[in-house]
Amino acid sequence: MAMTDVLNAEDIKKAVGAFSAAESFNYKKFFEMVGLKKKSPEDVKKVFHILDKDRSGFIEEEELKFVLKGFTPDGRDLSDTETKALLAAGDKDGDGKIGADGT
Ligand SMILES: [Ca+2]
Repeated sequence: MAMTDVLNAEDIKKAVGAFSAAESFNYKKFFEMVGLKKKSPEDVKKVFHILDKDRSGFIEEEELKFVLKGFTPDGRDLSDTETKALLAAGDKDGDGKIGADGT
């Protein structure tokens, strides 16, 4: 399964390009731009599993740092600040990682 099987390649390119500057990452805008907001829960889960590189069932901090590369190989790495902000937003139960159900 590739990201482009779920999301539009052109949308991914635009979204990753929009946040290519350092410290510019806005996850809400990004997920909106790649079209994830309009996707079914099944499709969102597919994306989750693509980003869960080690198939642990969770997206950990190390995986979040490279989350843009999961969308497209030329995506930049997130800074530690951006990674932590994204983790805090997605980790609702505070276990330090994001589960498939968004906690
Ligand atoms: Ca993982």
